[in-house]
This record gives sequence, C-alpha cells and structure tokens, in this order.
Amino acid sequence: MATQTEGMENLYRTTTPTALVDPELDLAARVRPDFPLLDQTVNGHPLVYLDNAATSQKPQVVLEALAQYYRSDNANVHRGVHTLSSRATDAYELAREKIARFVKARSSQEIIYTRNATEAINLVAYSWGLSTLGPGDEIILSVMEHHSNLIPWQLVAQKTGAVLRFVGLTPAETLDLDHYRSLLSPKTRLVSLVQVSNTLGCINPVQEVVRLAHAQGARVLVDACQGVPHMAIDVQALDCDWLVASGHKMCGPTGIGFLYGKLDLLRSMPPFLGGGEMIADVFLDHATYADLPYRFEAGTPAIGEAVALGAAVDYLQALGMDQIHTYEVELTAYLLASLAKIPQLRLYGPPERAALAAFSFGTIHPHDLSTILDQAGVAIRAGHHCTQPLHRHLRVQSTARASLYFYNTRADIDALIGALEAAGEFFGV
Ligand code: 7TS
Repeated sequence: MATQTEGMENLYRTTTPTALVDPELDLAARVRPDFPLLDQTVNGHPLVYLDNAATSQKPQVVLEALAQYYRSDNANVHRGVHTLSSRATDAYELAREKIARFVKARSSQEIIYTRNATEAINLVAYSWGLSTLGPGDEIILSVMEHHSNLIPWQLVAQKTGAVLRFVGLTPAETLDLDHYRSLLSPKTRLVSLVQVSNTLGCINPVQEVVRLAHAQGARVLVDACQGVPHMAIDVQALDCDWLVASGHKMCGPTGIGFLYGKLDLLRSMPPFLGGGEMIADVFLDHATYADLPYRFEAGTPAIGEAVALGAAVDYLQALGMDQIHTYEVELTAYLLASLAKIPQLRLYGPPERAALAAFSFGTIHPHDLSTILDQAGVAIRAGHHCTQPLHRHLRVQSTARASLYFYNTRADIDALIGALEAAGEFFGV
C-alpha cells in the first residue's frame, strides 16, 4: 500500500493561521478573520454563533484544502497506480498520520476513518460487541450519554443478552464515581463513557474510569466528541481501548470522523462493513481481509473530507490545544458569571465545566427562546440535545444551550445576555 507522504506535508498545510502573527492579541480576535462565515449578519444583526457543540465553523485553510483536493488531486484511493490516484492516496494517508499524531496514537494504523463519531461507536458495537458479548455480560454506560453512545449498546444488548448498567449523577450533576465503582464487577465487559457531556458540560475523569475498568478486565470506549476539539488528547496516557470523535466539531468538514483503537484489539475484531477496500483475497464463497486500518474502511471513503480534516488538525495544532483550552476556560468563566446575573435562569451541570451551558429560563420554552434569540442574530440550540434520558433524569423536557469555541468573544456573550434579557422582558419572566 503506497503511503509515501514525503513532500505532502506542505501541500495540505496551506497557510499559517492568522493567530501566529501576534501572540499578544486575544485569541478570538486573531483567529476571527480565518472564519469567513462568522462575518455576516443574520436577521439584521451580526451573527453570534453559539452552537459549536452541534458543529463548529470551518477556517479558510480547511475550505481551501477541500477545494484544492477536488481541484487538483481527485481520484480514488488505494486502487490506481496513476499519478492522481497515488496523490489522492498520499494525501488521504497523510491526514491519517496527522490525526494519529494529534491524539498521540502509537501508529496511524490505529486510526480508522468513519463518517462521524456515531458510526465509530457502531463499528465497535457491531464488530466487537456482537462477537464478544454474551448473556449476562455487563456494559456500563452513564445517564448522560448522547444517544449515539446509547442506542448501539441497546441494540447489542438486545441481540446478545448483555445487560446495560448506568452510572448516575452526583447532586452537583457530575458523574457519580462512587456509583461507577459500585457497578464495576467481574461481569463488566465494557465501559463506554462520554468524556465531556454535551449537556452538563462536565469533564469526566476518564483516566480514572479506564484504570478502574481495566482492573476488572473490562474494555473502555471514550466518546471524545466534545473533548477532542477543545483540549489536548493523549490516548496512550488515557490508556483507553477505543476513542471516537467527529471531524465537523473540530473545524473539519462533515462526513468524516475517526475511531482510535489499540492495534492488537482492532486486529482481533471482525469486519464491520464488507465490500471493496477492506479485502486481501476474494473468492466466490469466502474472502480474506486487509490489514489495518483498511479492514474497517469498506468502499470509497470520504477522501476530500479526510484531507480537509488533516488541514483542520494542522490548524488546531498551530494554534495550540493548550492555548485553545486556556482561552476557553477563561471565556467559560465569563459566560457563567454573565448567566448568573439572570436570576430566573437554571443552569444544568457543575461550575467546573467545558465551554458550554444548557439552561432553562423561567417558563419560556427553549424553542421559543431560541427563535427570539435568532431574531437578534444569536444562534443557540434548543431541544434535548440527543440526551433524552439525561433530560428525563433532570426532570426537564428540553433545554436551551449556548456552546463556545475559540473564535467566540466576550462580546458574543454580551450579545447573548442582552438577547436573553430582552426575551425575559418579552415573555414577562
Ligand atoms: N457524542 C457526543 C458527546 C456528542 O455531543 C455528539 C453530537 C455525538 C456523540 C454524535 O456526533 P455525530 O457527529 O456522530 O452526530 N452532539 C451534538 C450536539 O450536542 N448537538 O448536535 C450534535
């Protein structure tokens, strides 16, 4: 398999982020020009985009990488020996290496491209789950899981007779680690847990969760969808068995995400989807399968999207994940302090949190609130955020949610607060 990537580094690296120009300036102010979409008015007001937990905006370098791929290199990967095909293959594999380095995997063979985090979890559920689990085996999840990390395990449990157990919340609305400890037993085969809740914003102690699970011989999958875009991730330090993320939440395009898995474990897993790309030798009645990572990448993949995700990783790395995290910690503190000035507002989750806040505002329905805010150009999400069981647990049907990224500013938060206050007056709460 040709994975020659020498000389490709610069091709898809494109331009240096604006941020590197003047390290003294505020991070958001520096990166803002990199995001053309943010510079527009919505309903007559400057756009204030606060729905980053749903999807992030894309910097110019990512848009350029996608266009550049289709403009000059587009061909199918791993098949042709012609020049375009090997250029496409090289770019596709280089992006995989970038992702591997980004999460500190031992090898790029440990990175499997998927459509998104949801598909990555389904891959593990259908491949490992169906082939490994049996009646009475236990899977530990938590009540705060996104539906993506719930439904696949419900399906596996229905098919195998495995039993689902759920870690609850502390009164501070964080993961109840004592409850988790009490659920662990030799029957536990898998712990599948969200790293950062997309609703509570809590950052779960994944390293400790993994250590405790491994002591019982259980495997651990980490849903890092809301973590990877915002903080440095080291899969070796976490020692998790699998980790999943979606490209579109980390400045990359839609249609591309990845599964990290430990090499030996991935090698031991049967194929998920069958077809071209994932085979070694095919006969009419049987086949042998390709080595990693191709064994799990049946069919023509999202090549341009993978290449553009590689550009997104370059962009984030050039800014520095620690810098992004530090900036977001400060901005989140400002968000919480600002929201605290509205007494009718009930925030969900602990004060120590990632850069998002889900809340109820008096008796205003979150959809009405979101509609009113949209009139002021402020984009937030309303609904159950694909955590219906968590909302049920919190005894609320739906919530409003503001979620930040490094290009958001204090002025964005001021606009949110102004729009919330206006909505409060309008609805008389
Ligand atoms: N896991 C978590 C923790 C998430 O927040 C999401 C998406 C997913 C998994 C699924 O990601 P996908 O790319 O496969 O769809 N969360 C959200 C959200 O909070 N609002 O819209 C999507």
